[in-house]
Amino acid sequence: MAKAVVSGAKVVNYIDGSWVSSQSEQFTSIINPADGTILGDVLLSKKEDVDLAVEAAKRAQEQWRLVPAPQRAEVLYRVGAIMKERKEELAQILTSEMGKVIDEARGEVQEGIDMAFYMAGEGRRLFGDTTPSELKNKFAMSIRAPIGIVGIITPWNFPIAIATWKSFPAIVAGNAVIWKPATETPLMAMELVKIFEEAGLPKGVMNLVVGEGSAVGTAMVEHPDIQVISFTGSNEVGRRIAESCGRLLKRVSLEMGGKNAVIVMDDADLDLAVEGILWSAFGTSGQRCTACSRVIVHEEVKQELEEKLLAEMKKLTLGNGLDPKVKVGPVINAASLERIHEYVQIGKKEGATLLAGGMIKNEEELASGHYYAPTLFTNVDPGMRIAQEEIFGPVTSIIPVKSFEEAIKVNNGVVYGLSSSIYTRDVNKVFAAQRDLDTGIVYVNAGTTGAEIHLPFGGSKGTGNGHRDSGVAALDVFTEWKSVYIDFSGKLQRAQIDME
Ligand code: UN1
Repeated sequence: MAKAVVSGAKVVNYIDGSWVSSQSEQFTSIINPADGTILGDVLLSKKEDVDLAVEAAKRAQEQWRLVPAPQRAEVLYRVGAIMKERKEELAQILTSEMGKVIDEARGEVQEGIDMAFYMAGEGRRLFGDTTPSELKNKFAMSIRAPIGIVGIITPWNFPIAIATWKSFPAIVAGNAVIWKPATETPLMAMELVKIFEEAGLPKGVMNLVVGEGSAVGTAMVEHPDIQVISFTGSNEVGRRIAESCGRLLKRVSLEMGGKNAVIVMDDADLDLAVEGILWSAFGTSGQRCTACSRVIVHEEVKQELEEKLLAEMKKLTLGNGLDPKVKVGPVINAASLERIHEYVQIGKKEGATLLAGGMIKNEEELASGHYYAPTLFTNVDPGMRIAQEEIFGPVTSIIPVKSFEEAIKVNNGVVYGLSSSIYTRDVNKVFAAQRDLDTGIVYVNAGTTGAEIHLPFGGSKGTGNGHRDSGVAALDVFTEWKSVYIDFSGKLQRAQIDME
């Protein structure tokens, strides 16, 4: 049986280049969701700790913004190299702390490595525009300027990748960062900060403040000197953050989940669709913003798809993700397990047919962890709560439809707009779908997960507020556009007036 790789860790804050505790001196346990073992403790910081971090960040950013971007990028190249060297070790810690299976943990660390090298490349780009001036002997350009201090608030489901999506562009663009990771996954945060330290990031540019959203997150959102907040998490919390940031005229970038669907048309390669559905519905135990929690299927192939899905679901072994045979790990904690189980009861009451799963798994070695059986509902009506609300667990629902048009309508009929997918061999449907699906990410003949870091990540409607993580688009969150006009005519030239 696989064993946890960490014990007795103590995660404190990292402020101004030092690991420091807080006056609060309060800690909470870091628990391995696979078997309930305590991996260590994490500090619960207070508002005062955020204030200290902001003071350090202010001093550091004054210097950091003047370091040429290609030199700032050198730090990210080193971060990427260290992550690459420590990939296996980081993946093992990730699995122990968060629960996802080891293959996926390796993939997540790789996502961070990719982001490091990609954003390091931006150090030699950070492109603005030059453009002719309307006046003689006048030069015009727009450049990206750093904003100052950015606050990043990250979730437990991708404890390292999402942190890299946000912190790397912020840092290469010349900002300083205050980072609050999820209380469930502070070990990965500590490891990433140690890597920044080893890579030679000047003190104060990255500051880690660990603790709860109600204390640390709120203090960050309310702090007048943190000019940007980038948040990934629930819709409910994101909405509150946006309200506060709106009041304070603060820039805020939100990524708040999804109710993603795979559409299976009657001409689809069903075996391929089954693989894509299983991977995106039950990978990470369904705890991805991009997870497939609806399968919209043409009625002609519904029964065949159900049979194939059920046959393959039997092969999904549950257990500790460090064991390479395990395909589905635990969910993050007991509260999450309860919530998932409650949704299954709601589905049954609403009249959906439960085809597989629908239960907490606690026999033998699963007893001390938080496991939920991969669950499949069918005959689900698009309006049911299980077809509308984000469950964030290994539960997916089959919704039968009669046509392509109906499939698109059902896909778009939810409050979220993160990811969608269609399986079809018809090129006309492919192009119509990529136009009409209203999500920020669209896949054709692949499941709803698997975003790559050099493309924008985020979504429409209740998923976000118009910003994107990763890709060049992330730079728009962490930079201010500055338009610069240089008049070398030696005389007053009035724009829009002295045009001759
Ligand atoms: C998330 O669930 O918030 O596309 C991020 C994917 C991953 C990222 C998911 N690359 O599923």
